[in-house]
Amino acid sequence: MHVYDFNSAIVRLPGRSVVNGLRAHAGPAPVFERVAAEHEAYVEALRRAGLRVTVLDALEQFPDSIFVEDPALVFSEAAVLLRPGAPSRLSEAGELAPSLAARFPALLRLAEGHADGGDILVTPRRTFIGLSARTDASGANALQSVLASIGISSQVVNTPRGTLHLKSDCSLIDDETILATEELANSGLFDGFRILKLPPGERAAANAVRVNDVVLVRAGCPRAADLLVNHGLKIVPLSVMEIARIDAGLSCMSLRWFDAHFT
Ligand code: CIR
Repeated sequence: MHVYDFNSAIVRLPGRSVVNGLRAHAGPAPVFERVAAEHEAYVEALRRAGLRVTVLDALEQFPDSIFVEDPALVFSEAAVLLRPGAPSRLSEAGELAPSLAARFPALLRLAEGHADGGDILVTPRRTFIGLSARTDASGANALQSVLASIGISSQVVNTPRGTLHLKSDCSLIDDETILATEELANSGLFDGFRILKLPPGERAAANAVRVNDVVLVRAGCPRAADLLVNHGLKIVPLSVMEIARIDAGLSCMSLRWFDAHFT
């Protein structure tokens, strides 16, 4: 069993309000229909990888709610409701609660501070919690306690400055391998792992998703594709041009887990 063996996922449809999603820099807003098409292709890729995907209804009042990875963290044994650091996203966790309560043996909650799922990288060795503009020390410490209560060891680290989330810059590829931007690769954070280092021109490909025997990777990044294929992996390139306009990537559009009671 690997931490990237999944049979279940939750996603949420984008609402028309997704065009008003948060973004750090000015630029063209995404087009709703194109976001919807990217989302649909992503859901199809998860299904082809063998996951049963629950598709939740859009929430117009939360423009960023398509990015379900940020308000929760899921493991086979429990789901954890987080406290996203952007004020407009804080209540997204409560919106997910009923769906998670219905599917997980336990529903735990972050008691204080803020933490976004995008800052949490789960590996077989330990779980990294990145401090960022969204995840603060109080949230990271509270999350460490929650994780310890279900037997998961964690380490609080720094997300590179100017990066939205830790996982904007890195992804777990297999038990020993991390795909990372040059900056993170050289930081020493992943000493002991094998690192697939992205060239500077393709740092946007760092947010990939290992799902069973495939890796979902941003389309249009040939060097990243080569790194993964040369590592012996099957890749599924997916366009994220529209959601990238609101600072998002592939991992943020789903919560993925292995449900031992899958029927
Ligand atoms: C936000 O700024 O919160 C959204 N516009 C993008 C969230 C992307 N989430 C992620 O990478 N985990």
